Amino acid sequence: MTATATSPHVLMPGTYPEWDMAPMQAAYTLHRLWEAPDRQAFIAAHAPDIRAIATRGELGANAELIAALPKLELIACYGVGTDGIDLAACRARGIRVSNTPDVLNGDVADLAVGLTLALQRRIAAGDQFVRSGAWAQGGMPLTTRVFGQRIGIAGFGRIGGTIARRLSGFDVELGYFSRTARTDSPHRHFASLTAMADWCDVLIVILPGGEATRGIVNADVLRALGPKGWLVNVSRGTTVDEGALLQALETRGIAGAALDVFLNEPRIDPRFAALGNVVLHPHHGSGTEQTRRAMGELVRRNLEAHFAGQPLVTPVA
Ligand code: 8YV
Repeated sequence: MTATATSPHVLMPGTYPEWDMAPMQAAYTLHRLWEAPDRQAFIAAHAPDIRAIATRGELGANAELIAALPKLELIACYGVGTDGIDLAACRARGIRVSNTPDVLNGDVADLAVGLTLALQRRIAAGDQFVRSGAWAQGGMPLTTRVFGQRIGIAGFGRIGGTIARRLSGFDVELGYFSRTARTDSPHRHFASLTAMADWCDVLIVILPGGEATRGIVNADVLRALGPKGWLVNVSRGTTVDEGALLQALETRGIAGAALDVFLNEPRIDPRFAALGNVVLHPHHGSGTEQTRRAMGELVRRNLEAHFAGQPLVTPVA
């Protein structure tokens, strides 16, 4: 099957894996924005035809892009986080939005646990220690015990709950920060992030991005976490006041951080790379082949449902 003159026109701000591009190309007339030398001219030229945007979490669709597309009906997001999409602009024009929830919960939770272990047990440093031959000169410096600690999870939605389930096997004491206490959770609830940071040894952040959580992990929270406290962020770079975090890491105001997300990805602040008390990861929480295949399939099912005049499979409220 190949796209025909009547296939719906879909704008893609960035590419998907080739196993998604082939079926997308067969079903739609695709407009590849990332290949356009002049973005604005490209959008202006195709705007009258474009009925959907197939974007990615980190690329989103801002108010300017939405305003430039008068025929836009749907924004399908490859990713669960829709903070990069101007949802108010979509609501105002009745544009539908879909995302890819649930299929990535397990992977993001696995990475949160893996980063916690990598950070406290210094797994990457251990690898370097062996490769460099430093081992022959003596043993590796001692690390920090993971089990038996207090771990606070900021954000207790579907991924936060999965992280808690994973960590239940680690003999840790768990707490969570969320607006309302969950009746279905045995773990300790905190309505204040600072209070939880004061209580826990490791603070794992899995809050949604967006204005409501911008800089919520601020200097006060980091101070409460303290010199023996660790931060793990698998949410969005925006949830952390990055200036305050860099300062806390450089001055040992906190013990260390494992970060999958940053401001200005992928060109992150170079101060991070100079630090010895961090584990850095390239925004790859959902980055397994199995999950990315499931995400791509969900994007395509939403596009298909929309153009068939059916309810979306995973609509964003
Ligand atoms: C992806 C994500 O990194 O789901 C999200 O919100 O951030 C991710 O799964 C991204 O959307 C893949 O391009």
